[in-house]
Amino acid sequence: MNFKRNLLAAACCALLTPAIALADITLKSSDVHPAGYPTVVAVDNMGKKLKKETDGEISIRMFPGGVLGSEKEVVEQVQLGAIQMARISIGSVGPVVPEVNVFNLPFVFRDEAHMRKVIDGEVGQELLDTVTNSNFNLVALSWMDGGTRHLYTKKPVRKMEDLGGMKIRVIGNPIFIDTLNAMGGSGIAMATGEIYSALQTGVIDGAENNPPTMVTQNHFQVAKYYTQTGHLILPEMLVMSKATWNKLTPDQQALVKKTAREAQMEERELWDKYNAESVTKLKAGGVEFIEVDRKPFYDATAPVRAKYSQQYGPKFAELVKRVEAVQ
Ligand code: BDP
Repeated sequence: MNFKRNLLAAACCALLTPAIALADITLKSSDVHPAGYPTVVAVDNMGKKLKKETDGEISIRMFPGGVLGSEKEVVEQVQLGAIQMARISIGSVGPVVPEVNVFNLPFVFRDEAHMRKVIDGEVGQELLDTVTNSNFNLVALSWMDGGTRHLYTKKPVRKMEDLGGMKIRVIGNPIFIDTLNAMGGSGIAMATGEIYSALQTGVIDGAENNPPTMVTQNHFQVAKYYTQTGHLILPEMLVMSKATWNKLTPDQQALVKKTAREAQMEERELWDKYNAESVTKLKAGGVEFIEVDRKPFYDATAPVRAKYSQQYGPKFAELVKRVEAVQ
């Protein structure tokens, strides 16, 4: 009886195991944002589509809330193939693939509509391809919307001079440090998860981000002044490990790209709603929104745009011009 059963099991598995082992791929995907955040929801939904359309051969297992590490750590893990997918700010991609830094320049986008036009268009596709074709073991699948970043501080910044000497947390990218320094503050790089306690203990005087992040990371409980500088509009990327990508069949790769692009469009809808709700929550939470003249901030950061356009060479400078020319 036992023997018979074992024989049957062996026969069945000899037939089935290779197919199953080759076919089933679970993509571990990281996001620093919590469940329910637009980027997390869009990638989760992408996973559901992939699972359905591949009869379970490909699925996504989402790890939200930064549980797999900071963005810097996660990019490295994706490069190594230990994490298969991640949604990360373009600010965190810049130190790895310098060409994408064109999107990390202060005030390079006039507004969010401009940014969306650029990421949906030729330049957006070109930068995805640049990442994919680079030697950094990443495949860039699509873009996500990360809104507009403004300054939030413990003491009010009503004009640029008020920023004088304030320590402001930025994503770890030299462009952002230069940007905050150019505006009169002092840029300090640290991981997203460290900001709250750094604000609380006074290690920093403020940070800069979009309304949803200010809400979900609870920063608004410690920094009550939100100065509408709009100095950065950072799109975000959904990236996959090249090792994982190479394991997929051409059909699977095409499906991953298609569903990633759909996630890009879905996230945008979710974003607009979530962003508006976040603004309401911030106001209800006692945050003062301070409107400022953006011109001094724009002018003060001109040397930063010039510096990197020169440092990264003519091709980069040309890209900056192409971005600015998109209407
Ligand atoms: C948020 C981005 C996220 C960054 C975070 C930050 O969506 O990818 O990690 O800012 O500044 O807006 O750390």
